[in-house]
Amino acid sequence: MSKFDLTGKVALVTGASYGIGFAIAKAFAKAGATIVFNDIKQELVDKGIEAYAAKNITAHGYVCDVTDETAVNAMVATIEKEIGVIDILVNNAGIIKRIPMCEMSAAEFRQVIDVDLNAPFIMSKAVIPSMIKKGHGKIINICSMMSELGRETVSAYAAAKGGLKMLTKNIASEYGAYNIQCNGIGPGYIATPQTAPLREIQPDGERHPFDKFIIAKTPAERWGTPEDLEGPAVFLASDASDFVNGHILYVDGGILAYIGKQP
Ligand code: NAP
Ligand code: GCO
Repeated sequence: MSKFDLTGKVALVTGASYGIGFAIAKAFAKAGATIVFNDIKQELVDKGIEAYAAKNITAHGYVCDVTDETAVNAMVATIEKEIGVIDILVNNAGIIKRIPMCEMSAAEFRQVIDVDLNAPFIMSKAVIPSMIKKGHGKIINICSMMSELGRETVSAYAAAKGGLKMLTKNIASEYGAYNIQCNGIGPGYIATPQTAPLREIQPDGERHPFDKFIIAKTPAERWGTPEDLEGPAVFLASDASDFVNGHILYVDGGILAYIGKQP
């Protein structure tokens, strides 16, 4: 069997009704995995199940707020009973608030940290014990360019994604001996609902200034698509990456390597 084959594996991708999570789950299904996902609202879970079905994927959806530890533990126990032990966890669910730091309330800062950093901790803590019993596991944390770089208005998000990079390295360190590999994927700028405000066409018909900025900062001279993340995700979820641990795989079209095109 190919080292990239996920047949027989149960994969839980959080926040995967659409966007990056949906693309990653789709790729896992194509590689043979059983797909499980969650979202906060039943209507989104239902929409997600329909979207997977449209791709001929039978996905199992659960309503769960990943910041709620009691709900997460109950969801994982239900999944283990109804579907099986989770072999692959992708901590994908995330939010961003673009507010200048001195205008951001502590509550808003905490909300971003709660979803983008505390939730991956809660989710990972919930699945690791059964991974240990099973003798293997894969945890993939969806990091960001902001795991390495800052920019105006995203202080909470950068703090969370920077912390998520170090949580990834710590899970790798603490559980590598149990044949659990924990790695990150650091997407560049990807065209999803989360970045739609940064790509809005301006009233004068011009592209958004940030859109033009990202094109100038990306050697590939384009925004990424969720599909650009499929191969890296299957690699990190598969036996092919069994000796890769604590690594953040940046899928950014070269942004982190590039000073940017001269204006
Ligand atoms: P998105 O389009 O905003 O989707 C985020 C998903 O997470 C949605 O399904 C959302 O569900 C879910 N979610 C949010 N809070 C949740 C919670 N408390 N519990 C359960 N689910 C929750 O985002 P995306 O662009 O696909 O990004 C996915 C991940 O990639 C995020 O971690 C993001 O930070 C990261 N990322 C994105 C980019 C990019 O350029 N797009 C680049 C680097 C990293 P609802 O619709 O119900 O809120
Ligand atoms: C932003 C964007 C970025 C992307 C992504 C980049 O406002 O700068 O939302 O943060 O979401 O994280 O890797």
